[in-house]
Amino acid sequence: MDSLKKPGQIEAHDGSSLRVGIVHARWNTAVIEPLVAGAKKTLHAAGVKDENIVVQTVPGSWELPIAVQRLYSASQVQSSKSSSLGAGDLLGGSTDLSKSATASSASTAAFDAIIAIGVLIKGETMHFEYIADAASNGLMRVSLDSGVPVIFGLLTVLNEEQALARAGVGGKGHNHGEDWGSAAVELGIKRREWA
Ligand code: DLZ
Repeated sequence: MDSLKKPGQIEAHDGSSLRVGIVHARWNTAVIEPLVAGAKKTLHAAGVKDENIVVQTVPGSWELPIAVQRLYSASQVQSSKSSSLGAGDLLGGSTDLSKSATASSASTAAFDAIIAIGVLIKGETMHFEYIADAASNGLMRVSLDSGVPVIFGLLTVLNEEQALARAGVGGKGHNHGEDWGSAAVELGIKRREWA
Protein backbone atom coordinates (compact mmCIF):
# COMPACT_ATOMS: atom_id res chain seq x y z
CA MET A 1 0.00 0.00 0.00
CA ASP A 2 1.12 3.54 -0.77
CA SER A 3 2.39 5.29 2.38
CA LEU A 4 0.37 8.06 4.05
CA LYS A 5 3.60 9.66 5.19
CA LYS A 6 4.49 12.15 2.48
CA PRO A 7 4.55 15.92 1.98
CA GLY A 8 1.16 16.35 0.26
CA GLN A 9 0.41 18.13 -2.98
CA ILE A 10 3.39 20.20 -4.08
CA GLU A 11 2.39 23.69 -5.18
CA ALA A 12 3.86 24.83 -8.49
CA HIS A 13 6.01 27.94 -8.09
CA ASP A 14 8.10 29.88 -10.56
CA GLY A 15 11.61 29.88 -9.14
CA SER A 16 13.26 31.65 -12.06
CA SER A 17 14.07 34.78 -10.04
CA LEU A 18 15.32 32.95 -6.95
CA ARG A 19 18.84 32.59 -5.59
CA VAL A 20 19.28 29.45 -3.49
CA GLY A 21 22.19 28.19 -1.40
CA ILE A 22 22.93 24.57 -0.66
CA VAL A 23 25.29 23.80 2.21
CA HIS A 24 26.10 20.13 2.62
CA ALA A 25 28.24 18.01 4.90
CA ARG A 26 30.79 15.61 3.40
CA TRP A 27 30.30 12.84 5.95
CA ASN A 28 28.42 9.89 4.40
CA THR A 29 29.07 11.14 0.87
CA ALA A 30 27.39 8.16 -0.82
CA VAL A 31 24.09 9.38 0.61
CA ILE A 32 24.83 13.10 0.46
CA GLU A 33 25.54 13.10 -3.30
CA PRO A 34 22.12 11.78 -4.42
CA LEU A 35 20.38 14.08 -1.92
CA VAL A 36 22.16 17.15 -3.33
CA ALA A 37 21.40 15.96 -6.88
CA GLY A 38 17.73 15.50 -5.93
CA ALA A 39 17.51 19.01 -4.47
CA LYS A 40 19.12 20.50 -7.58
CA LYS A 41 16.78 18.52 -9.82
CA THR A 42 13.63 20.06 -8.33
CA LEU A 43 15.22 23.53 -8.12
CA HIS A 44 15.96 23.33 -11.85
CA ALA A 45 12.49 21.93 -12.57
CA ALA A 46 10.98 25.00 -10.85
CA GLY A 47 13.08 27.29 -13.03
CA VAL A 48 15.91 28.20 -10.64
CA LYS A 49 18.94 28.97 -12.83
CA ASP A 50 22.05 26.89 -12.29
CA GLU A 51 24.16 30.03 -11.84
CA ASN A 52 21.82 31.08 -9.01
CA ILE A 53 22.41 27.88 -7.04
CA VAL A 54 25.50 28.22 -4.85
CA VAL A 55 26.85 25.01 -3.30
CA GLN A 56 29.22 25.03 -0.32
CA THR A 57 30.51 22.06 1.66
CA VAL A 58 31.53 21.54 5.29
CA PRO A 59 33.15 18.52 6.98
CA GLY A 60 30.13 17.31 8.95
CA SER A 61 26.61 18.17 10.05
CA TRP A 62 27.90 19.88 13.18
CA GLU A 63 29.29 22.66 10.98
CA LEU A 64 26.05 23.24 9.03
CA PRO A 65 24.57 26.05 11.22
CA ILE A 66 27.66 28.28 11.19
CA ALA A 67 28.16 27.74 7.46
CA VAL A 68 24.54 28.61 6.66
CA GLN A 69 24.73 31.68 8.89
CA ARG A 70 27.95 32.97 7.29
CA LEU A 71 26.83 32.17 3.74
CA TYR A 72 23.62 34.11 4.19
CA SER A 73 25.32 37.00 5.91
CA ALA A 74 27.97 37.25 3.15
CA SER A 75 25.25 37.25 0.51
CA GLN A 76 23.54 40.16 2.27
CA VAL A 77 26.78 42.15 2.23
CA GLN A 78 27.38 41.26 -1.41
CA SER A 79 23.83 42.27 -2.28
CA SER A 80 24.12 45.68 -0.63
CA LYS A 81 27.53 46.29 -2.28
CA SER A 82 26.25 45.37 -5.72
CA SER A 83 23.23 47.64 -5.37
CA SER A 84 25.50 50.58 -4.47
CA LEU A 85 28.45 49.73 -6.78
CA GLY A 86 26.82 48.19 -9.82
CA ALA A 87 27.13 44.50 -10.70
CA GLY A 88 30.32 44.93 -12.77
CA ASP A 89 32.35 45.99 -9.72
CA LEU A 90 31.91 42.54 -8.19
CA LEU A 91 33.17 40.57 -11.17
CA GLY A 92 36.57 38.98 -10.72
CA GLY A 93 36.35 39.00 -6.90
CA SER A 94 38.24 36.37 -4.98
CA THR A 95 35.53 34.75 -2.82
CA ASP A 96 33.35 31.85 -3.88
CA LEU A 97 30.28 34.05 -3.65
CA SER A 98 31.78 36.63 -5.99
CA LYS A 99 32.81 33.88 -8.42
CA SER A 100 29.19 32.84 -8.61
CA ALA A 101 28.37 36.30 -9.95
CA THR A 102 30.76 36.09 -12.88
CA ALA A 103 28.17 34.47 -15.13
CA SER A 104 26.27 37.26 -16.84
CA SER A 105 22.83 36.24 -15.60
CA ALA A 106 23.93 35.27 -12.09
CA SER A 107 22.16 37.08 -9.29
CA THR A 108 24.03 39.00 -6.61
CA ALA A 109 20.95 39.21 -4.39
CA ALA A 110 20.86 37.77 -0.87
CA PHE A 111 19.76 34.13 -0.83
CA ASP A 112 16.01 33.55 -0.89
CA ALA A 113 16.44 30.18 0.80
CA ILE A 114 19.25 27.91 1.92
CA ILE A 115 19.08 24.12 2.04
CA ALA A 116 21.23 22.49 4.73
CA ILE A 117 22.00 18.85 3.95
CA GLY A 118 23.63 16.33 6.25
CA VAL A 119 23.34 12.65 7.05
CA LEU A 120 23.77 11.47 10.62
CA ILE A 121 23.90 7.71 11.08
CA LYS A 122 23.62 6.44 14.63
CA GLY A 123 26.77 4.75 15.89
CA GLU A 124 27.85 3.16 19.14
CA THR A 125 28.48 6.39 21.05
CA MET A 126 26.45 9.51 21.92
CA HIS A 127 27.88 11.51 18.98
CA PHE A 128 24.69 11.12 16.97
CA GLU A 129 22.44 12.53 19.68
CA TYR A 130 24.65 15.56 20.39
CA ILE A 131 25.19 16.46 16.73
CA ALA A 132 21.54 15.89 15.74
CA ASP A 133 20.26 18.06 18.59
CA ALA A 134 22.80 20.87 18.15
CA ALA A 135 22.58 20.98 14.36
CA SER A 136 18.75 20.95 14.34
CA ASN A 137 18.51 23.70 16.95
CA GLY A 138 21.28 25.68 15.28
CA LEU A 139 19.62 25.58 11.88
CA MET A 140 16.28 26.70 13.29
CA ARG A 141 18.00 29.50 15.19
CA VAL A 142 19.79 30.75 12.08
CA SER A 143 16.53 30.68 10.16
CA LEU A 144 14.49 32.59 12.75
CA ASP A 145 17.28 35.03 13.64
CA SER A 146 18.09 35.93 10.03
CA GLY A 147 14.65 35.53 8.47
CA VAL A 148 15.97 33.39 5.61
CA PRO A 149 14.16 30.06 5.16
CA VAL A 150 16.61 27.30 6.06
CA ILE A 151 15.36 24.02 4.66
CA PHE A 152 16.00 21.13 7.04
CA GLY A 153 17.84 18.54 5.00
CA LEU A 154 19.35 16.69 7.92
CA LEU A 155 18.67 12.97 7.90
CA THR A 156 18.93 11.38 11.34
CA VAL A 157 18.79 7.67 10.72
CA LEU A 158 19.48 4.51 12.68
CA ASN A 159 21.45 2.64 10.01
CA GLU A 160 22.88 2.83 6.49
CA GLU A 161 19.87 1.09 4.96
CA GLN A 162 17.53 3.83 6.24
CA ALA A 163 19.90 6.49 4.92
CA LEU A 164 20.09 4.99 1.42
CA ALA A 165 16.30 4.55 1.24
CA ARG A 166 15.78 8.23 2.09
CA ALA A 167 18.13 9.19 -0.73
CA GLY A 168 16.28 6.91 -3.17
CA VAL A 169 19.39 4.77 -3.69
CA GLY A 170 19.02 1.20 -4.96
CA GLY A 171 15.46 1.63 -6.19
CA LYS A 172 14.17 1.77 -2.61
CA GLY A 173 12.39 4.63 -0.87
CA HIS A 174 12.27 8.17 -2.11
CA ASN A 175 14.86 10.91 -2.58
CA HIS A 176 14.09 13.46 0.12
CA GLY A 177 16.45 15.91 -1.54
CA GLU A 178 13.76 16.45 -4.17
CA ASP A 179 11.31 17.55 -1.46
CA TRP A 180 13.90 19.94 -0.02
CA GLY A 181 14.39 21.60 -3.42
CA SER A 182 10.63 22.12 -3.72
CA ALA A 183 10.42 23.46 -0.17
CA ALA A 184 13.21 25.96 -0.91
CA VAL A 185 11.36 27.31 -3.94
CA GLU A 186 8.03 27.54 -2.09
CA LEU A 187 9.54 29.26 0.95
CA GLY A 188 11.74 31.53 -1.17
CA ILE A 189 8.65 32.81 -3.01
CA LYS A 190 6.48 33.01 0.11
CA ARG A 191 9.12 34.89 2.03
CA ARG A 192 8.94 37.64 -0.58
CA GLU A 193 5.13 37.65 -0.35
CA TRP A 194 5.35 37.88 3.45
CA ALA A 195 7.88 40.74 3.37
C1 DLZ B 1 32.28 12.93 14.07
C2 DLZ B 1 31.08 12.61 13.23
C3 DLZ B 1 30.44 11.37 13.36
C4 DLZ B 1 30.87 10.34 14.32
N1 DLZ B 1 29.40 11.05 12.59
C5 DLZ B 1 28.94 11.96 11.69
C6 DLZ B 1 27.82 11.65 10.87
O1 DLZ B 1 27.25 10.54 10.86
N2 DLZ B 1 27.40 12.62 10.02
C7 DLZ B 1 27.98 13.86 9.94
O2 DLZ B 1 27.50 14.70 9.16
N3 DLZ B 1 29.04 14.15 10.71
C8 DLZ B 1 29.55 13.25 11.54
N4 DLZ B 1 30.64 13.53 12.31
C9 DLZ B 1 31.38 14.81 12.06
C10 DLZ B 1 30.86 16.02 12.85
O3 DLZ B 1 29.64 16.48 12.29
C11 DLZ B 1 31.88 17.18 12.77
O4 DLZ B 1 32.20 17.46 11.44
C12 DLZ B 1 33.16 16.88 13.52
O5 DLZ B 1 32.91 16.49 14.85
C13 DLZ B 1 34.12 18.11 13.53
O6 DLZ B 1 33.50 19.23 14.19
